[in-house]
Amino acid sequence: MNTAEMFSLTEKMEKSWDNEFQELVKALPKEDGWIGSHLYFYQGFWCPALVLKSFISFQKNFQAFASDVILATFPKCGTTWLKALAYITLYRSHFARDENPLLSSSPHQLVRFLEYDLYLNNPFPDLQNACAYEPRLFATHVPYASLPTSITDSNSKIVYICRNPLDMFISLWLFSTKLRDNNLRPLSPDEAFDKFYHGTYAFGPFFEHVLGYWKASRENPNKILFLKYEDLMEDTISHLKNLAMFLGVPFTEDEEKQGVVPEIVKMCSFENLKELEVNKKGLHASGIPNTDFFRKGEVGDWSNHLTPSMVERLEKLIQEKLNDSGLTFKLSCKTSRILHPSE
Ligand code: PAP
Repeated sequence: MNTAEMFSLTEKMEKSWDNEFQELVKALPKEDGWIGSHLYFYQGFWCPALVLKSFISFQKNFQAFASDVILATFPKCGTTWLKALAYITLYRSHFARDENPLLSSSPHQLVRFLEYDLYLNNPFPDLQNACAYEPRLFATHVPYASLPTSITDSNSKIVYICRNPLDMFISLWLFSTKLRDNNLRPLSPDEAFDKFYHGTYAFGPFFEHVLGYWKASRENPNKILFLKYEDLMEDTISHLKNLAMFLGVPFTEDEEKQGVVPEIVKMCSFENLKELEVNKKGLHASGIPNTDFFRKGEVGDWSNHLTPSMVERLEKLIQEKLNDSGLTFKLSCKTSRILHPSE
C-alpha cells in the first residue's frame, strides 16, 4: 500500500459505514484531519475516521485476560520505542539473544494496535493468534476513559507513555506534513499550531488523555505504569529495569552480570532501530511507511521549530491544564543514549 492507497482506504472506510453508523456519525462534531480525511469528536476525544468503527468494536467486544499487558500511548510520544522495549523485555526468555525479533519485524508488527490494526476490518479478530507468546501484549491510543471496561476492571496491566507537548506537537506536525494527502494544501505552521492549541488532532486533546492515565496510575500504581519519554531518554536503564519489574519479569542477577539490560537498551535505541532494514522498508497496518516512525528521536527539538510566542502560549497552556495535578514535563534533558553496552 502506498500513501495514495492509504487515503483511499480511509475514504473507503467512511463510505463503507452502514446507515445506522452513518446516523451515529452525523450527530458528531467533525473536523478536517491533519493527514487527510476527518476527525470525529466522540466520547470526549477526536477520533480519526479510519479507526472510529474499529475503536467502537474494540470497546464493545474486547475481553481482557487478567494477564494481558496493554501499551497505551498518546501518538508521537514514544509508542514505537515502548513497543520494542516491552516486547523484548517481556518475551526475552523465548528467543536466543542473537535471534532478536526486532531484526526481522518492526515494533508495530510485534505489538499490534487494537484499533489501528486488529479491529480495523474485523469486529471479532483472532486475538489469540495475534500474539506470538503469553501473556498477550497489545497497543492502543484510546484514552483511559474509553478503554473497554474489561481492561480497566480486570487485573490486566497498562503501561502508558507520554511526552512533553512541545516535542509531541513538532513530531506530529512533521509526521503529518510528510504524509498529508497531496490533493490538500499543506498545513502551515500557524494552522497546525492553532489546531494543536485547541486539541483538534487524532486522540486529542493531549492534556485530557495524559491526565486520564495519570490520575488512574496514581490511584492504582500496580495496574498502570506511567512513563515519560524524557525520563526514559535520560535514564533508559533504570526505567527498563522498572518496566521489567512491573511486568513481572525482573532481570535476574545473572542477566545483569551478562549485560542483558544495556543490550536491550541498545537494541531498542532510536539509532539502532532506524537503521534496521526491516524499519527502512515495509508498511504499518494503517499504510504508513515504517520509516516514518523514526525521525529525530530527541528531547527539545521543539526549540528548532517553535516561535517564542508559540512557546509562551504553550507554556501557559501546560500550566493551566496540569495545574495542581502533580504532573510535570521536562522540556529538555541530558540523554544517556547507550550506543555500546560497555558505555
Ligand atoms: P505513533 O504514536 O504514531 O506510533 P511514536 O513512535 O510515538 O508514533 O512517535 C514517533 C516518535 O518517536 C518520533 O519522534 P520525533 O518525531 O520527535 O523524532 C520518533 O523519532 C521517535 N522514536 C521512534 N523510535 C524511537 C526510539 N527507539 N527511541 C526514541 N525515540 C524514538
